[in-house]
Amino acid sequence: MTDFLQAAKALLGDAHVLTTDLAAYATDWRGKFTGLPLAVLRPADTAQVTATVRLCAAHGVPIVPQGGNTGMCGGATPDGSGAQVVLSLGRLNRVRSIDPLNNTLTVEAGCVLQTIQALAAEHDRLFPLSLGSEGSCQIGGNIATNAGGVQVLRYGNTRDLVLGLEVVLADGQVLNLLRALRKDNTGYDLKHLFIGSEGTLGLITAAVLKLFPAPHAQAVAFAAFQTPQQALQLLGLMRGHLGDRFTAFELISQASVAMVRQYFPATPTLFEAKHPWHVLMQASDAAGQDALDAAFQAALEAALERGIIDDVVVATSEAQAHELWAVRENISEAQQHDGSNIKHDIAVPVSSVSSFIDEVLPMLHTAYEGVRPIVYGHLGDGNLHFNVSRPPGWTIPGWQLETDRVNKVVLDVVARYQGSFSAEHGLGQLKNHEMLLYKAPLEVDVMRRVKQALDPQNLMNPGKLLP
Ligand code: FAD
Ligand code: 2HG
Ligand code: ZN
Repeated sequence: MTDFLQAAKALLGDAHVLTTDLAAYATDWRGKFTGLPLAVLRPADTAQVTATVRLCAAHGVPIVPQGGNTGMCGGATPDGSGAQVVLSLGRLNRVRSIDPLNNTLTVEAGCVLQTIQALAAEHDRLFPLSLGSEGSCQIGGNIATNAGGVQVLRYGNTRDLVLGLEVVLADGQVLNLLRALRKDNTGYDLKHLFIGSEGTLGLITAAVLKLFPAPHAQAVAFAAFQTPQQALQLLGLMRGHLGDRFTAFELISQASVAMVRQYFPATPTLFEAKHPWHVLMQASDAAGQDALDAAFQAALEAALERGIIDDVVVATSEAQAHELWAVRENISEAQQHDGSNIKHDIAVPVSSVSSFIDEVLPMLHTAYEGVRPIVYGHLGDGNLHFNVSRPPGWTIPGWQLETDRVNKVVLDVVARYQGSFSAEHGLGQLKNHEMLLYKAPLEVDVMRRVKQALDPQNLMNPGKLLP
């Protein structure tokens, strides 16, 4: 491999072929997977990515693309063979163009999501993708995972926000699909193959993103109630009052709030009484604040009158809105502090969320006395983070050994509801084997054929996504 590394250094410069101090690239953020990279390669632009991929292909070196390394499924972590390189996209961070009239922004893959949001705002536009990791994740990683987040209800997943892509294929050719068109029916829409492909079909180097009118008014509230069924009633009611202005509807169980409060003691107490369930809701509008407040208030009053919610806190300032959102955004990190739990990122039809929860929770409590389900997520999309924390007395490693059994309890019910065993985080190396249990063999076979056609040497993120 000395020849390979020498050639890589000649191509990228010594400073951008890292072979020591690789810990930050070798482990995922949850600390669940640790690999042994041969090296970390940091190309600066599409031309260097092309040359790097050609070099890897010539030496048979597998490539693990890595963006912000915030993924949930170990997709950006190499294996332990010492033969794979991590190809870090962080230096491809230029804004290529912005076209406010066309409502598009063309950026390179390594741009951090928060930077893109801020740039859109500078032009009085919104780029609506919004995740707890937005300060670190990169748009290339968002596209490669087809990330969801907290505004899917109104704006869709990342897939719905991408108009064009530039992709370096496994043989080093650049597939230029960087079109800024809202209509284009000229054959198979190839960009969709790469969106959500988790680096297994090619390297995303740039994208044309859709922008929207910037919202100038915003309303945020945290409501408390008794049953998941009431959450569904509330969702219908809020949408009826607010229509497209309703942008986020996040379910949060009492146990999730308690865990956030335990590890973030500055979290405010929102209600005097304890309520088993909460939702965090947001509405936004490009028009005036008064009209939005009136509609939001009327909807909440109707919900209180009908007994759908027990109590509600409405944010009266931007600072308070941030404070309410922090309760939601800190759940992931609180679980990390508590010790890795068994995660599920599932989807069922929105109308089935309540019966799904009512069915699975008792099954878990019967299987494991004292188990601590941390249930929360994007209820407006039928997507729950149905995470299962260990009962008192269990060690973290001991609890991890129960993963298959806990998965079976939760995911068999998901399958019965014709749901998804990974709604927004992808598969990586954490959930790829579930494909064999929960996907039709023909669907897996067609995916293998696509992979074989685009990456015959199996050098693009091998061992990820496909089992
Ligand atoms: P990485 O983790 O670096 O990579 C993810 C996958 O994409 C890997 O398979 C990698 O090989 C591939 N990849 C990365 N860049 C490229 C590229 N340029 N070309 C080809 N392949 C590439 N996810 C959600 O969907 N919704 C959420 O609400 C959400 N909230 C989160 C909150 C927190 C606090 C954290 C830590 C994570 C959260 N995530 C969420 C998960 C994660 O942030 C997303 O999956 C994100 O899209 C990953 O982006 P990244 O740049 O970090 O990608
Ligand atoms: C979220 O919605 C993320 O907060 C992370 O998708 C979910 O930590 C998790 O399980
Ligand atoms: Zn999520």
